[in-house]
Amino acid sequence: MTRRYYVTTPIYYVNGAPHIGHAYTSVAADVIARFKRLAGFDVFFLTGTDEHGQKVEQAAQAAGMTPIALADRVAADFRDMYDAMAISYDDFIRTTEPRHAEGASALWKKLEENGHIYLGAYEGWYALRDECFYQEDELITRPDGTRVAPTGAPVEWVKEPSYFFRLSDFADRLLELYEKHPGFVEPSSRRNEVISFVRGGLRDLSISRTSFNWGIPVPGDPKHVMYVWVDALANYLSAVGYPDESAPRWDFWPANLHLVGKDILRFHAIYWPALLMGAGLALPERVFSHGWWTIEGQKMSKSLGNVVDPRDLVKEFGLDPIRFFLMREMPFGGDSDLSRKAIITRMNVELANDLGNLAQRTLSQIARNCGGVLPERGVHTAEDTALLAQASLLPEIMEGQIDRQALTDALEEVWKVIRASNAYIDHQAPWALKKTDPQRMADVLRVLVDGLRVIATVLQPYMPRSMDAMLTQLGVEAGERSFAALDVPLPAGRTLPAPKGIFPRFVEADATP
Ligand code: ME8
Repeated sequence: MTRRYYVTTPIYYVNGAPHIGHAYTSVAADVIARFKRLAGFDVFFLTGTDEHGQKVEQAAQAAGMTPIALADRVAADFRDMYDAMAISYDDFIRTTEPRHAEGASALWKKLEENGHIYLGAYEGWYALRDECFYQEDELITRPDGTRVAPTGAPVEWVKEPSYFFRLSDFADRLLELYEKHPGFVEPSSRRNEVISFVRGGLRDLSISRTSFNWGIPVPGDPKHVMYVWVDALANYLSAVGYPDESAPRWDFWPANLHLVGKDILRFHAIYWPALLMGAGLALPERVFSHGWWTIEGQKMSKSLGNVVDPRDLVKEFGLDPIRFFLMREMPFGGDSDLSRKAIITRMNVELANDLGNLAQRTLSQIARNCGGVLPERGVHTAEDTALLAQASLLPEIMEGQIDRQALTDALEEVWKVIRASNAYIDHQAPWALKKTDPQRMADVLRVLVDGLRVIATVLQPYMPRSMDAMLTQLGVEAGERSFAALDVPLPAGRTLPAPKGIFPRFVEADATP
């Protein structure tokens, strides 16, 4: 039986252009999706755009466009950014698609049928920027006396008729879920925040609005539109065919992983499982929330004018160095800062020096001293065996890490092998063996190629284009690049293409030598 893996990113609002924060979550999900594919899983990687709600409606008004015209433009821009970042998504869902309206409406009807929805009136605080209701005691008072949401977003007092979801009925079941399945919310520090929020008491959730109409109409009462978060969360179901449980993709439900930023954990770790419980549907296996990027030490914001378009970084530094930087610099789950200096250091130290040089030294010696042909596997010394054993463990060790979203640790694991290979090449000094023991020289170079093959194979999810180039240079054919293929040694005698540096050093244009 094929093993399935369903991973999602948040669906992003279309009120603004894609930026590095969106690219970050999507690259992380892409690394996971690519890794699981190489490990033999049938993967469904979902992303998309969140196109309804008052925030999008207002952004469209400000731009002098209809909401759907704005959504069309921004959704296309997200796809363009995804192409630039090599995001290998399987589906891109837009909440304005009919298939989504059908799924979201079916979820609503199911909740209603099961007695979890009632009509009332909402009176309380709402933060448009977060599209989130806040309780009085969550607000923060600024020095000037104004009150804002805990995220800093302005709040307004809203009073209107509204449907409610009986969220308060689910507190005990949610607490039991976090206790019995601690892996449901990670990292654990965030789980503790979720638990204390639920313990603090859950109020029923207002799930419809009447003061604007850019949304999915409430089934049976079209004066109301669905609260944008109920609409948005339902995307994870509608994309796999809900409510048609015979749809081919329905087998992917429940999702294995919802990857989200810490800003939207409450919606995914509290509201979402409660809605699913209410509808009698299976719960996702895991919600992982990652940390936050600042830019050169500052919060990224339109008003500061420091919003980073990932496409600009790719143009300047190249695709894979940026993907690598994003996954390497921020310990996955923590927060980090994006700066030019940090990008250049990672490129020059880890990519150009550590990995690029290792490949270049190995391949150029094969070109020069072995006629450009892959040598036979020789008799292994203890050092050869130690290095190859360390490399061969990578797929398995990393799979455990990837399953825990320890994406940075998994890279560190590869770098241990890269550093060990560099120590090995220095110690074996194959260039010096050319005259004294050409057989051993060839054996050493072959050990290095075998080690590099594993390194390049497991790094494909992080740096698909450059590892594609590296595997080609190592003589690894297209059908030999999965983890399972590593069990079959490369046949000796293959002619290798002329080696070309894969990770050039980055030198600032104005840098003095
Ligand atoms: O919240 N650092 O959409 P959104 C890291 N539509 N990640 C960042 C980031 C930063 N500085 N800025 C943004 C929404 N992100 C809803 C989601 S899901 C059913 C609906 C990433 O466009 C991070 O993943 O505001 C965050 O959770 C997401 O963008 C918010 O995107």
